[in-house]
Amino acid sequence: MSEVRHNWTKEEILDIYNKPLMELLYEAATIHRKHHDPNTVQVSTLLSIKTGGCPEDCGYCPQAARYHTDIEGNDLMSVQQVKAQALRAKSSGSSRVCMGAAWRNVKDGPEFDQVLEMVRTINKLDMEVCCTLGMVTENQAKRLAEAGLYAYNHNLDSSEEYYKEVISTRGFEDRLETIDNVRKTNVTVCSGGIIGMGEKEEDRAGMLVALTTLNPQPESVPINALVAVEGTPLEDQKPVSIWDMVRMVATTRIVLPETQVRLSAGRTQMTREGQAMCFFAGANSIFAGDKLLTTPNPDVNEDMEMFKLLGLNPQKPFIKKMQPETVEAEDSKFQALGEKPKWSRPEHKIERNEEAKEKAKALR
Ligand code: SAM
Ligand code: DTB
Ligand code: SF4
Repeated sequence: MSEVRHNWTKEEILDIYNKPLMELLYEAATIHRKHHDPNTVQVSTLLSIKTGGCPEDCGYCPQAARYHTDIEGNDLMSVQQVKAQALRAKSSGSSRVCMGAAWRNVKDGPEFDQVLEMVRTINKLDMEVCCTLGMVTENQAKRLAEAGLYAYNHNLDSSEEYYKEVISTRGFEDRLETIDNVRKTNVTVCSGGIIGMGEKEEDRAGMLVALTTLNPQPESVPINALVAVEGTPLEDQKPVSIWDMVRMVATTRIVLPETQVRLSAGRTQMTREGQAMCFFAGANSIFAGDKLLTTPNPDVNEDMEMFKLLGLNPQKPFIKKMQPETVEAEDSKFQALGEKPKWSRPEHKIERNEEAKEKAKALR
């Protein structure tokens, strides 16, 4: 059983990233199988509940007010609109709705109360709810948790060094502080980043070092390929090559063995073969829906066809399908500490993969 480590160095991670591809894929796929069911992929639907007009200057983002992009801005959606979209997402196989707002940070008041009501409403539909609303205080994180929030997305986006090159209106430390505030609740953490912003491989490794240092490590890590949007400072960046994407996914899988690695923005540029390679390398979650927040994403039906072709099954809500060895190792580790496993929310069932258990027994 590969152990979770919090002391990876940048050099070690770069060595993994630059391994001969066949070795990298084999190692990543082996670790993936030890911790996860390789045929299950978690599907989240993104919903931009408040679009555009953001005061921040994130160089990649079409929603920053200061850049002249072609997006249509919108005020906060109503709870009824959100409910209707969540029902649509559920019927197309999504187990999670991720609501994004173009805010620098959450402000207490009627708009936050409305978001809390959205969280309660989606929860009642028996779907996992995720929010990405910018910075939150400990108290706001607690209120989101009480409303039944399942996950909070707050990306580190790059290495601490490269972060400054892309964003000046807030710092890397601010990102860590929000993640810390979320960690004081039972809400799970979703935090990853973007490749293709002009960063070096060292920065990709640096971001992974920062993510592995978090304790506990994020339950979910999105790997986005930059969507270069006209009007943003990063509009002329070259598209990310599939080989970089596969290497990044595989490396993430190796250094964050228990985490759900999310193949995020940039899938419209990828072939099915490319995406299949990413799933083999350890990606086990996607954003579905014809739109990400403001930019296109593959059609839901095409994604479901791809799942059928590859024999992949969408993960059910509130069920983490893990290989039996992981469940057993985690059980004993946490029993010894007298604590509950970190992924154990009251409603969170662990589905043991009986078929894999038999296979593992036969191999022993
Ligand atoms: N405003 C909140 C924040 O910044 O945390 C939440 C929404 S923000 C759009 C969420 C994430 O989307 C960013 O952290 C970034 O990783 C990703 N993102 C934004 N624009 C992107 C782009 N053009 N390409 C890839 N990822 C992007
Ligand atoms: C994440 O890491 N990627 C998603 C989600 N978290 C919020 C957002 C991608 C946005 C891509 C650009 C857009 O559509 O505006
Ligand atoms: Fe605003 Fe988030 Fe976009 Fe940055 S990434 S400009 S904070 S919406």
